Order: sequence, then C-alpha cells, then structure tokens
Amino acid sequence: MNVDEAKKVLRRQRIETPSWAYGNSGTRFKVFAQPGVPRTPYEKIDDAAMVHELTGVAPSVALHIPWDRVDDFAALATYAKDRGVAVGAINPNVFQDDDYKLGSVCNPDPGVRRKAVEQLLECIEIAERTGSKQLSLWFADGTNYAGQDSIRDRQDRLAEALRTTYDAMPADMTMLLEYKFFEPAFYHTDVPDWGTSLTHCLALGERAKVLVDTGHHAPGTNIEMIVALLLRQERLGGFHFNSRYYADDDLMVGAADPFGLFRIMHEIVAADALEGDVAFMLDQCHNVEPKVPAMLRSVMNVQEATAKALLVEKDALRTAQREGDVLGAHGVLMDAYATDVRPLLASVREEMGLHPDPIAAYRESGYAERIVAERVGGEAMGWGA
Ligand code: PSV
Ligand code: MN
Repeated sequence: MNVDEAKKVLRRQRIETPSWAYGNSGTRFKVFAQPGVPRTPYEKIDDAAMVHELTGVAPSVALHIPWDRVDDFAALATYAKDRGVAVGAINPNVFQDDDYKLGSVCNPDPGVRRKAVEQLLECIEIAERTGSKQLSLWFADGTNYAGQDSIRDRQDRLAEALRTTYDAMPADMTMLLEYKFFEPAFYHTDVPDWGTSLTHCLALGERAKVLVDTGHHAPGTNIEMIVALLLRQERLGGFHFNSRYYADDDLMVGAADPFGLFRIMHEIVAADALEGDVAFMLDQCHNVEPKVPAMLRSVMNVQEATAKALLVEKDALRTAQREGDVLGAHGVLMDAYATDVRPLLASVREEMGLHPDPIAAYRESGYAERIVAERVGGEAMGWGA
C-alpha cells in the first residue's frame, strides 16, 4: 500500500482502552498506589477521553462489571458521549466472589452456576443500557489437581451457560469468548486455548467469536497463525492487546515484542480485517508506570505496528511467495518492519488536527498535575475494587 493510502487507513483506526487500566493495579505481592488515580468509573472515563483526545484513535472504553458498577448506566454512557468516547465491550467479572472458589459457570454447585449466569445476563442488560454491542467473557474456571472435578462435565456446564447467555443477547450483540492457558487454575483451565473457544463459538452461532489476549499463550506460541486461522473461519472477535516476557504480564503492548505485534497486524492487514468487525482492545495493568501516558504509548505502539503492516508491498510479497523466493518474501516483510513510521504517524496526527506527539501533548496539557490535585479524598479505584 502506498503512503497516502496507508495514512487514510490510519486516520480511521480504532483502538479500545480498558477502564481497569486507569485504576491501581499490582501483582499478588503488592499494589503500589499512584496519586491522581480515578475514584469512580466516571473519572476512568475522563482518563480514557484524554487518551482519545490526544491520539484521535481510541474512541471507546471497555467496562468491567462489578468494578465499574454505577447506579445509572445510561447516565454513564451519556457522560462518556459528552466527552467524545463511547462505552465499549462489557466484561462480566465472575471470578472474585468467594462463591467462585471452584469456578463460576463450570462450578460443581448448580446454585453457584445459576448465580454466575445471572451476572452474565445482567451484563447483557448493562450493555443494552450503555449502547455496547459486545459481551466479552473470560472465565477463571479450572482445577488445580487431577481428579478434582470432571473435565468433561465442566465442558457441558460451560456449554449450557454459554447457550443461555447467547440466546439472551439481542440480535446486534456479539459474544467474545476469551481463552487463557493457565492462571488462576494450574492443572486444567476450562477455556485454555483458541480451539476450545472456537468449538463453543461454532456450537453457539455466528455472533459468538474468539477473543485473543496476546498474553494468554505458552511462550513461543505463534499467535499470528491463530489469528490467520480465526480470520479464515470468520471467528476472530477481537484482541486484548498487551505484551509479556513470561506469563500474563499485562505490560504495554509492543513493549516486549514489537515484531510479534507487527506479525499479528500483518495477518490482519493481509486479510483486509483492519476495518471490519474485529475489536482491537487493550488489556493491560500499569503497575509501576503512570497510567495515562502508558495508555498513550500503547495506542501509539499499535499504530506503529499497523502502519508498518500497511506498508508491506503486497504485490512484491505475493510474487516472491509464489515464486518460492524464501529470502525475497521475507525481505519484503522485513523492509516494511524496518521502516521508521514515526514521521508518517506524526503527519497523520497533524492532518487530524492533533499534536504530532501525544506524549509531549500530555506533558504540556497539565492533565497529570490536575488529576493529582483534584482527585483527593474518596477511595482510589483499583484491581479488585
Ligand atoms: C484475565 O487474565 C484477563 O485477561 C481477562 O480479560 C480479564 O477480564 C482481565 O484480564 C482483567 O482481569
Ligand atoms: Mn484479557
């Protein structure tokens, strides 16, 4: 694609930020509180709106329920709209109640399963009230010891809960089913991989799709292969972007493995899926770095990987591939990856009426100082709160 066409596409790019990334977070060892952190879901929306204001490509924010519970969700959606952003995917949290010690929708106790399904159904209502079109499901379900529960029965329970939920969704809503190979369970996880997720999605219907969280695979997994396969099946629902060195580190996307992110975006661009139904969302925790600039950096990293993927010379690549020119084909890809796209993105931003450097614009805006001064009293929101 030539530079002008690439710039047009980049202007239209959409990346969703997660409400929970603006709150305090940490590891199981310690949560380090930061000053200026939101105390309400409304303040999280303010931060998300700031990220959109400076980048122009982050117009929606995902909610996590009950972390983002408010009395009036329609009012929250209006508040967001007034600040230029929309409510994105609704993520039900069915992993933090004591009842869920042995799982949620796969729990051996039918009463607990019913409670979990009720929470999922409530999130459909919340989605309807906020104008969200995506119900994004992740289950912490699994077991720690061989024989602890029946793997097969748990699959049946999962299928039943998903069916009830899917059937309750309005016709314009999509269900995203996220997988994760381990954690918090260590022996088996009920939705450990894309195959398990896809199997359930295929049984449910067209509006059930797989969500790929880039931190949820064993080290060395070829994630772009999974992306290509799911795109071929028209079942790639979206991403939770983040990066990792070891397990589910939830670091800024593109920080640990920018080349991996480029390879994923190359499959997206090659399949013409950048502007379709795939939801490009971030799922990160900023434990030691300031949160709003971390989100800016993350959005910019996705933009850079996308710009490089758009610059791949498609025809030259195809020709080299067809001719069996191994090094030629690889070279076409690497030429695009090696391009410094920062000037191109700076000019895209200027054309959009934005500061060419969102991080510098943030520094100049005084927003960081303002939220520290204003957000005093009350309780900072955090992971698990
Ligand atoms: C689980 O690790 C996950 O990736 C899910 O998407 C959760 O909703 C999110 O992290 C926040 O805990
Ligand atoms: Mn995730």
